[in-house]
Amino acid sequence: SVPWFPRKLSDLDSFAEKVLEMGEDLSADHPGAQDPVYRKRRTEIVQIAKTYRTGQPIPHVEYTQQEVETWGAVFRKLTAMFPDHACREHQHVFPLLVQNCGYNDKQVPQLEQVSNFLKDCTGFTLRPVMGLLTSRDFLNGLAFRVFHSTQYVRHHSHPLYTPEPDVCHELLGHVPLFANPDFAAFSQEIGLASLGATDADLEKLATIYWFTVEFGVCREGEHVRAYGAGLLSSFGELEYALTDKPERRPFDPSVTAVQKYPITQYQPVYFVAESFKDAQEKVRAFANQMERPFTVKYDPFTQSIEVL
Ligand code: H2B
Ligand code: FE
Repeated sequence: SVPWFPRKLSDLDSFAEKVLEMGEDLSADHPGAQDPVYRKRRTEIVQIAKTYRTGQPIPHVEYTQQEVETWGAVFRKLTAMFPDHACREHQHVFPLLVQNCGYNDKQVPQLEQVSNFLKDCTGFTLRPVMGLLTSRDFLNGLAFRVFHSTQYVRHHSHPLYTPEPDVCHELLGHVPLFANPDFAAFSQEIGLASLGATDADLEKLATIYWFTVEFGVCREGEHVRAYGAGLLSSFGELEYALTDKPERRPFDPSVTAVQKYPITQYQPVYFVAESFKDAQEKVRAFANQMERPFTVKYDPFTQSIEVL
């Protein structure tokens, strides 16, 4: 039988409390696990995601001075690296985020403002999320051009490290690319392929997501640059990924989909995309040969999925 999947935008409301871990509990090795003040703050912020429903504006978070300092430290470190390491699409959008969304080292940008900006660029919107969703739920959101974003800040003891997504990773790594039309279409293609996919196919799509949206690099003339958010939000790995230490292979969904990868170390292998359009075509062709007894089509006017 076909796994359940969301057909309309408000179906995503059912993911609100279905988080895997770190929603309200932190794993033992999390830098904030032993800090009751941090844990209380997290619980406060994730209430927004817990009660958020489709169509509502994303509530404003008044970030503390400590949170703003942590964000500021990450912001300064990474923005200094972007000119030599980030792909051109990221570099094109970044100044627009500074102008329109209050991106600077003195404040944490608000998800609502960022979401409205993305909506104007590509129709992508942000939805606050309590923590990690299952791969299926997370990818299903992309079919609607919805990106589930955390809203809390990593622990201040390690400004340049986080074992999980936080608002610095989302805003500096993911958001700039979702403002690019080709990247938006590419991301939605993975999302559409994930709707009702078998568990085996879903795992392949999650692996493709990992090696593109999180750790993708792309060809730019004679250079290789980063477009994956995991790279663009990691000071150390962003440097490493573009050196000759790791292996680089051409992005090819059928190969990329079965590549094993570590999650707590730098990647030994990266896949190089020629362009987002090319990557989208390849993912579409890959999805077409997956076994699924129906096809899906997104209707942007009703923000719903047609099943054919
Ligand atoms: N959930 C959330 N909240 N953010 C993510 O970046 C994320 C997720 N990534 N669930 C997913 C899993 C990713 O690792 C792939 C699709 O498995
Ligand atoms: Fe991410």
